[in-house]
Amino acid sequence: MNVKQVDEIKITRYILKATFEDWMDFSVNDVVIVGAGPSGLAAAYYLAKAGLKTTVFERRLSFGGGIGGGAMLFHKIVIESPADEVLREIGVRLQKFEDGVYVVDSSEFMAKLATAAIDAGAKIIHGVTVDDVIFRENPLRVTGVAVEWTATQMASLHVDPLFISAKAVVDATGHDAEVISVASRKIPELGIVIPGEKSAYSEVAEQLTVEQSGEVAPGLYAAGMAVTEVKGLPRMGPIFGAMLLSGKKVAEDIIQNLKANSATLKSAQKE
Ligand code: 48H
Repeated sequence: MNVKQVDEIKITRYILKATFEDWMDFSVNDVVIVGAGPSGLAAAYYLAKAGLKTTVFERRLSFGGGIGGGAMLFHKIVIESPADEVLREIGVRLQKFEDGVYVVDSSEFMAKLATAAIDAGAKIIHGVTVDDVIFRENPLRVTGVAVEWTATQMASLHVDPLFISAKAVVDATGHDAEVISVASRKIPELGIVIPGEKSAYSEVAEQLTVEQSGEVAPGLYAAGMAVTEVKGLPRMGPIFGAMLLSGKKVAEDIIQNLKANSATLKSAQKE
């Protein structure tokens, strides 16, 4: 076998060219999702599948957020109906326990969910932290995010961020709801008050989290555990159905809202 010979400078140039083409392209998006955990990846899958230009920024160099840690590092996670339908759709094998309750392998769950989102057309960028939002007044709206290398942040270097625009921004950062938290602090006009997550009450937490997933301020959406933080809901422990259904619900809300906005824009342009 003859391995193709590529010189070092060509390697560098191929990487730089392809990277900068991508960054130019995803500086403007339909949707930016912050966090590649279960809710962010599920939202990315359904948004990209619907044809929306979707970019996910993930702080770490891996996918899956809390999926990989399972429960106390055990490699199994509980999923309940109807979230099993999402897993069947993306080919994750389920071990059936009782009616409507299943257990899955965490590694298979995170790999296949990320693959589904990427295959549907979502772009996932690792090693990038979102540390702020962009907004506009009249009408007041979140219109994008500020991004910084995670490594820069870890080194506590004073470096200004780059800005990325989006018609919708999804906070899927988990328990800390980092994006909504910064928006509530820096843009008080948005009127976001964060009561904080409550202790565990699994039976009710899942339903409430899914129901209350969605837009928290114009252009800014909450998915997954960010919803429990922002809406003051109880946590549910290592059961992940609500994370998938929350991501799906946010995707459906965004698809509907963006359609309604573009219809309003078209009729305003006609007048
Ligand atoms: C870029 C960021 C930033 C940032 C964070 O924690 P996650 O898995 O979040 P969810 O909500 O999709 O899933 C929650 C689930 O894992 C969980 O913790 C459950 C169900 N707990 C129940 C309980 O009772 O405890 O993923 C969030 C992702 C992570 O990968 C972070 O690295 C990433 O977001 N992230 N990425 N910029 N500012 N903040």
